[in-house]
Amino acid sequence: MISTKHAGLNAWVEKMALMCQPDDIVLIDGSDEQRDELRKQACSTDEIIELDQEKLPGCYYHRTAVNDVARTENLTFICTSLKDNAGPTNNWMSPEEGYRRAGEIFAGSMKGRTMYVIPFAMGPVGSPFTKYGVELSDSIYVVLNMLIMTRVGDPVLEQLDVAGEFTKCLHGKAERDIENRLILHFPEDNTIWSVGSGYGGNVLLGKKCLALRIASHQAHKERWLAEHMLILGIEEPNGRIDYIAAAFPSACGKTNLAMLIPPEGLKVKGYKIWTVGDDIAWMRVDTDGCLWAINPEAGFFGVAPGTNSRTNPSAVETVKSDTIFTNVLLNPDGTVWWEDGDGEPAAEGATDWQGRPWKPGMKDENGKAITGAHPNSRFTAPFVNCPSHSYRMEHHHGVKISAIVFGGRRAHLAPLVYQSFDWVHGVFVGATMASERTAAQFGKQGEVRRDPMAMLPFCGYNMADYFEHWLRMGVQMRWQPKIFHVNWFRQDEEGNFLWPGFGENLRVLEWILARCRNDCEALKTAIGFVPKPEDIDMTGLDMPNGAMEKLFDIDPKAWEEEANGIEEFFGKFGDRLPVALKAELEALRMRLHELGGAKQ
Ligand code: OXD
Ligand code: MN
Repeated sequence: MISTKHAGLNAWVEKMALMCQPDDIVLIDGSDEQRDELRKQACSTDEIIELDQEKLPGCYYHRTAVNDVARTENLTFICTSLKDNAGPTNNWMSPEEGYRRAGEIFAGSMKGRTMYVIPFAMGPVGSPFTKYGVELSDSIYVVLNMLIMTRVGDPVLEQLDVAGEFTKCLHGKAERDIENRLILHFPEDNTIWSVGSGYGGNVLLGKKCLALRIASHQAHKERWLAEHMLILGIEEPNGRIDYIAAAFPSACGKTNLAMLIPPEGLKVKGYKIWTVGDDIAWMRVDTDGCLWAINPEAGFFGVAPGTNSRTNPSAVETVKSDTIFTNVLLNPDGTVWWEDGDGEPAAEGATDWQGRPWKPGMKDENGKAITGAHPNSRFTAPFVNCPSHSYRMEHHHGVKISAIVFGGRRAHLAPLVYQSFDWVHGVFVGATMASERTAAQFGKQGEVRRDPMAMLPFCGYNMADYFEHWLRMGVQMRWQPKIFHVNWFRQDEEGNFLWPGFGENLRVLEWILARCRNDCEALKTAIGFVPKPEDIDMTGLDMPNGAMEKLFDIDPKAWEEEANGIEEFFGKFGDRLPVALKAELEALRMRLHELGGAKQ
């Protein structure tokens, strides 16, 4: 048993241990010595593999089970007493059933194993933004990841003192069997139970489970926002820094945008980009009436494939030390590789994410390329490794947000960028976001789904109430950030991307900030304000003839269809949907009728 000064914590650990029956219980103190010991132990059982410590100091490799490589949304539940409080977009189970069903899987599942007790903070310890959790887990991989992703150990216990509030997080690998896997959230009890998985998004309970699902429920009650957003700062040579929070569905390049490098053509302007967060933003209205944000995490859990020196040089730097690589290709010399990464994989002797011998060019029986790394393979890396990491990360009051950006992956509909008319219209723009399904989610890839504020899989309560909460937050602010929508993924008729993306996205962010400062006018369209062509700085960027026109084309017919799709989606929420959003839909239809695709 453990004996911290927090009697409630001790008693809960004891109760969970009685159910799971571990051989041992070990309290994680956050020290390097304990971490090093755990690394050694995990290497001795092959739970992790030590990589070449000269080339990749402090780096390790891990493979998950083959059927356990992404978040399993179909096995993720919100367990509230009333089904309606989980809403139509969440899977629901009653708390009684949740505890019973997961309890049966947990029962005795840690026999022969150690239960680690991981006290952690989401946010700087002591900040008014910060929430605390304790994760119990039978996986050293989880402990090592939590040590990177969150602030762990003694300072957290000090802060909790004798009776501090914390989220009770229980994780067990059990048999890592998909038939016996459940990711359960009990917002009314501030509790998370995850069993039967070893994949990060399902088991690093501080991340999606606490910092989004449980936190969004708390934020609703306590009047703040827990969002699936990156935060980045843009500093001008005069020292002014503006911060942007941006929501994109999983695997739409949030990490790349958060670590953006200014493109050649804009280098003379002398911008410096500061990365505050790449996945989660917690935002509160301060006494100045502005919206302030922190990133509650302390590390990156990024998608490896596609990360290279061109797409994200900062991420390439970030993962050079103290990083855990999961499900990438393992080279025989103790280095790693992934598709669309830097360099070449070993010609001989490499093993793929499933541990099978692998060579470049291998095909399966249907002639389809076998990838060395899983498309959702990951790196877990400390935030401070990132060359552009913001020193304000540890500031207890966070950073002031000037603009909120929503984005989706729309091949044809949405223009490169547009601005909402006001806060309420901005909430409508966020609430109606849609994107294509990606490898980070279990299910059919490529399918378009509506993903309001990129929170569909992460909102821990009824989304209709979440929309109402966003509307109410606008009223609470004296200075509302301006709200925008971007689409980096628009294609031409042949399916080629029209916009180069990556560092070039700064050109769009420049316009966004100019609008926030009232530095330029814009054109009014049926869907929002779009830039005057001369207001996007294209210095040094050659675009094919007509590409910019296509990027800003607004097809009224397609938007009318979109309005029908939105109406259908809104229909799910019945009377609980805020009337202001219904009114916005009607206003959109009216404007489409009056203005069509015109720009005024
Ligand atoms: C993530 C996700 O891992 O959104 O960040 O799936
Ligand atoms: Mn995410």
